[in-house]
Amino acid sequence: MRVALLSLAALAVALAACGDDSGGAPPDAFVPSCDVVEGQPPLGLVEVATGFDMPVYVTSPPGDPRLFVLEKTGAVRIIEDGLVLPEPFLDVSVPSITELGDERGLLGLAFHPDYAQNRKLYVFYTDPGSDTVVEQYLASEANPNLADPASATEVFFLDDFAGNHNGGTIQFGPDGYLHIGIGDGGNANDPMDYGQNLDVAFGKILRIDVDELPYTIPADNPFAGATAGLDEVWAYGLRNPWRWSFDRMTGDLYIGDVGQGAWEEWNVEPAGSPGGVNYGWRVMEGTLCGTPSPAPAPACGSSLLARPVVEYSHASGCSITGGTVYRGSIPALRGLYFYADFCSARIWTYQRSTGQVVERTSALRPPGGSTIDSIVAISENAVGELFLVDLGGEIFQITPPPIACGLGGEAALGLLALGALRRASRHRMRPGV
Ligand SMILES: [Ca+2]
Ligand SMILES: [Ca+2]
Repeated sequence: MRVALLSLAALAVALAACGDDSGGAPPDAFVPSCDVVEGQPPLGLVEVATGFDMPVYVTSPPGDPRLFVLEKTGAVRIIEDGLVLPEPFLDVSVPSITELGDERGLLGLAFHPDYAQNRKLYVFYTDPGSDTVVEQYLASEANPNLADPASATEVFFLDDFAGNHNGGTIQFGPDGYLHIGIGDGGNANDPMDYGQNLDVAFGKILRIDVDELPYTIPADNPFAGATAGLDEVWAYGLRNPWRWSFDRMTGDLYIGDVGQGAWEEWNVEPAGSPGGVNYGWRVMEGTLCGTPSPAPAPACGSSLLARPVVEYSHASGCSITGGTVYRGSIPALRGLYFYADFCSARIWTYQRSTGQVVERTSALRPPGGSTIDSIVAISENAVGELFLVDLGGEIFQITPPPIACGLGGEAALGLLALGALRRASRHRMRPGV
């Protein structure tokens, strides 16, 4: 999957805390390692399941112990009690998905906040014409491990012109509205200048009310009603918001936006934002000036363009995979935002309270023969535990460090937490971990 034009130019390292740079090369083969970053909580990784066909995301319905895995090829699979169920929950591959190049295929899944009562779920995929489709399905009343294919109802459709930059994440906000991330349409440098164009859905995060279909517009959307601009728009000036998430505790919105040729960035929109924030693309790529847009779009450097909280250059990767704030059972990890790069498989944490970025790649190598190749999501289950999704087929869970790291001090504390984690998530860990 190619989510950004890869620049081979070695540019200055944006993240002062990253230390030496490996020039975007993937990590070496596994070497047992322990997290020894001073002042940082210890970390480890366990493989939850493997053998998926291009997995791109995991999520769970509210309060539900099962983990749902999206395969780019079109299936949604369930991991229950540590086992992958043989039959997919849902499969939209035929005839809906025929093209898998670029960022095409099944990309997003969101469960309605009242899923336990109304059985409604939503999928985001690209159709054979590379157009964006969001559909609603109902889970089967008789079998909770199956969705009813006959219940498919179109929620949203966007006629697209290129295979790349399709966004792909859908999530319900703490406000109960469905948010849909859409890229600038594609090709390179936003040739249609869609990011700054409020009359198109490209380059946006949309916000809609899906409690009844056809969907309706929340009255407090920033461009709703008589205000110029599409009623659906919540945020704009985005290039390809491939992965983004709401902090389940605070409601803050963390948006990873894939860069063009130089900078990868993520942004935070605090809970309570009135919306309408312009994240800058194509006028700016991170804090770099990009391609000017005709007025009324602000010029590069304008205070009307929101700056990323963190950006990193293509010396550290090529395509950001926006992650999630940890809110699970391990106290030391709570509040850390985890994110990664698709090309370099480097992983970082960010502590909002201190603004500190720390690279955690070595701590998050898998503890056995497998390797992490292409990180496409770091997303959460129903109790806020984080999972790292490798397009190569594996799902890993972020945990305290493995036993091999020793039992002293922080590691022992971590193992205690791991016990709690196992009980909380009901995911069977691999023997020996
Ligand atoms: Ca596209
Ligand atoms: Ca930006």
